[in-house]
Amino acid sequence: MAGSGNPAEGNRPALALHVPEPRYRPGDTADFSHIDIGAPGDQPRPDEGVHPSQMAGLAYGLVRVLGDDNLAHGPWNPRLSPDRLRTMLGHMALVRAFDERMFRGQRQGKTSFYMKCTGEEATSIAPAMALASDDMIFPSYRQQGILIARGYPLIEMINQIYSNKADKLKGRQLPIMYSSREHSFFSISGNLATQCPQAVGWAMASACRGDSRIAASWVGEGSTAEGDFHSACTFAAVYNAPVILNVVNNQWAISSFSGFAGAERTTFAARGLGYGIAALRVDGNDPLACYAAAEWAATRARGNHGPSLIEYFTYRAEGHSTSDDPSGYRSAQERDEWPLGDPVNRLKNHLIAIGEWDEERQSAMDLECAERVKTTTKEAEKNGILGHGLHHPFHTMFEDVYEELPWHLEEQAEQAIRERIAKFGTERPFG
Ligand SMILES: Cc1ncc(C[n+]2csc(CCOP(=O)(O)OP(=O)(O)O)c2C)c(N)n1
Repeated sequence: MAGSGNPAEGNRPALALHVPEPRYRPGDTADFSHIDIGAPGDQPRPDEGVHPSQMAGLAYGLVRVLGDDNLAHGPWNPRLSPDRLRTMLGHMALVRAFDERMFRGQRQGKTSFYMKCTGEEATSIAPAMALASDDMIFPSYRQQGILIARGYPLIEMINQIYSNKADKLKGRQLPIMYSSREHSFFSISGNLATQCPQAVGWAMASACRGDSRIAASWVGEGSTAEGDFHSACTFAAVYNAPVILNVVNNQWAISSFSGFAGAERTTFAARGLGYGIAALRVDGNDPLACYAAAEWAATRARGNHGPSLIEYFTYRAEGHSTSDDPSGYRSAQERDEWPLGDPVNRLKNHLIAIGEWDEERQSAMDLECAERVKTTTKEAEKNGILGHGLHHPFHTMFEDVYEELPWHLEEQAEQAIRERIAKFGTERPFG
């Protein structure tokens, strides 16, 4: 008999929904012993041309290289030279110093907004080093490590953060939403996940042209719930696009934990399997594993074997942004209890363990990074900081959209400037 819609009817159980709830809230004792992190070196490394259907173990497991003994283990060891490892450590130390100073700058009122990537440095720096420097990057907002690894000038980053008169983006983007054509770094968009189909489209165009450059996008685990991510997966699989779809699973999407994007049911890497996309789940705090995974996926894409989806399993150690206070929604202990440690320390300890580094050199490197960021910040401040009026002239906000400015916008531009002069006696009253 068909049901009438009455929940109490018959002896059938009432239907119920599950609403995810994070394990720990403020004040709770965090314990991550339920997370199976496997053993470093225990995941097989298949040939780059492997069929995605053979990758279930890699999509549900965790590729790890660095062990508790600080040595590299297993077939995913990328066997980088000590010089390369020191370069990687240098990039990571610089990003950390940069984040510290920019965060403080926001608190001092020099910019309106900043986002740190503390604890996630390996997920952008290691893959950036594994890719070719002209492979096209479609980042999210937490991949400043890629620009640093590609040698983008720090001063340009700070000018953009301050929206000052030297800001190459003319104050038209939110601070930290960088863009650099010369560094093959696509403009960051605040609209989550738009970069995924863009990366796939760019990769398809690269293949159509018979080019050899591949594309890579980065997105947070929360953003994988957006339709754009799934459209990207469909197109990538259907056309065998030479693209790497990176998912940084840092457990939190502002105050929503990863369960709301589906983490209680499956891994983010495993989603790739349903689309027929090669899938790897990687220890995101292990720089060697991150490098090896990206290198594997790049080789796969370059050999026309198809797209890959990489989940970097990591933890967002600090707030979502300067506008966020995580003590309101998660246990302050989580950071310390995170079972995969800190990526900078792990790489440093590895270099020390193989006799290629020591604490003195590390301290000197940290100091040098802090000094470099400080000096560059002072240099950038000469071009202006938030609220000091040293921004691009108002008229520029009307430019670069139309080849010829339509009359009504010209009128608006003139009116804006007239009103400003009437108020302050000059268009640029502060400098
Ligand atoms: C389409 C869209 N929806 C919502 C937002 C607001 N928003 C900005 S960041 C964010 C959280 C994203 O979390 P995640 O994708 O996990 O990345 P994470 O910040 O953790 O790196 C949200 C909901 C947005 N910018 N765009």
